[in-house]
Amino acid sequence: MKRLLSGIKPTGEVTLGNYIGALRQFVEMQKDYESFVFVADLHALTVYNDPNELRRRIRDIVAIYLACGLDPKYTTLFIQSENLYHTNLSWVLECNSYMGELSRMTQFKDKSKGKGNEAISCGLFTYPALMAADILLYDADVVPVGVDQKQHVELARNLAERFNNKYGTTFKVPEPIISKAGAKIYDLQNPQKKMSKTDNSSKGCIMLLEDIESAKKKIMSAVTDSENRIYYDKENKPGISNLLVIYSSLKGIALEEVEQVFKDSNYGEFKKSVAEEVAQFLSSLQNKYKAIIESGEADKILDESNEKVRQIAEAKVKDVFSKIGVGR
Ligand code: ATP
Ligand code: LTN
Repeated sequence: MKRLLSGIKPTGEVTLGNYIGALRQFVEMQKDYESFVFVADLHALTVYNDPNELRRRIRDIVAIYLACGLDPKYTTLFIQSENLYHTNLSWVLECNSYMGELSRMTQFKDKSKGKGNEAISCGLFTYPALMAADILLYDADVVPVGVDQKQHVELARNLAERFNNKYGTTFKVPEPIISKAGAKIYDLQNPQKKMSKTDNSSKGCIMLLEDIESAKKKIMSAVTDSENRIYYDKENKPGISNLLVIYSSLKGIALEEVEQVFKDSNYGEFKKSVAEEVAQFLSSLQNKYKAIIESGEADKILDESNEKVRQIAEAKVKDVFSKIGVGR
């Protein structure tokens, strides 16, 4: 069986964009792959986090994974920092990546824009090497991600091929999987911009654990256009197109079908239906989340996974260390 691997980092609260762009795919694909899904907590360190907040968010993501339908029968769930081999391999990959290629990462350019060199952490720069380590440690065949992460998975492919050429076949070369619909959910107030965890406080971002009424209000006040006709046109109608994608993803029906359903509706009616759909989705998810937190089941699941992921990663790092010639 082929392997799937992906993760979410615990910076900010998990958003509807994370669900539609990434998490939903993990759940849909888990039965067809041997799945590994983790909390990328070391990735959160590229920016400062309050330690207690960070700890809470890590637990929240595990509970959200389970509430969204990741099933330990199919998916090995773990926390990145609990498997120390990630950082071992990351160092080796850093030493095999170039300043040039890391400087070309769009996310690095975006997140460092306007900041002086003394304000950008080196981790923000080298983080794609850690992400490559996450993927290559487990010989992942596929990596489902939102479109903003495609470039990082491509870097992981390049690093795997470079290493294999230098030292002999060691790593599987992974494929990014980008869902066709919903690869990028946009900010409700600024539909040119990605809905981002980093702007959690904004009216443009819906969080999975947010108050239902507040989420509905955000949909109702989403920025649209003045045409008052509902159809998908990403260039000229980014706001309406974004709402169409959200509705179609949550409802599990094709965009064309959604266009048909709302062809005679006005924006007010359409937004109300989207708000209802989002509310239903959030309330069912939040009920499951609460039950999971109360049951304490997450710790047991994580403890059970840890031995498995450690063994896989240890074998890979030992192979790498032996090939590059470190140790005895
Ligand atoms: P930030 O917004 O701070 O950059 P992030 O949410 O992109 O963080 P992660 O938590 O690591 O960072 O993302 C987890 C997954 O969710 C990734 O695969 C990412 O591509 C996807 N994702 C994040 N935001 C969106 C979005 N608005 N639309 C679609 N997919 C998204
Ligand atoms: N870098 C990703 C999160 C992430 C990831 C990974 C995704 C860390 N390691 C490995 C897929 C595979 C992000 O910021 N969205």
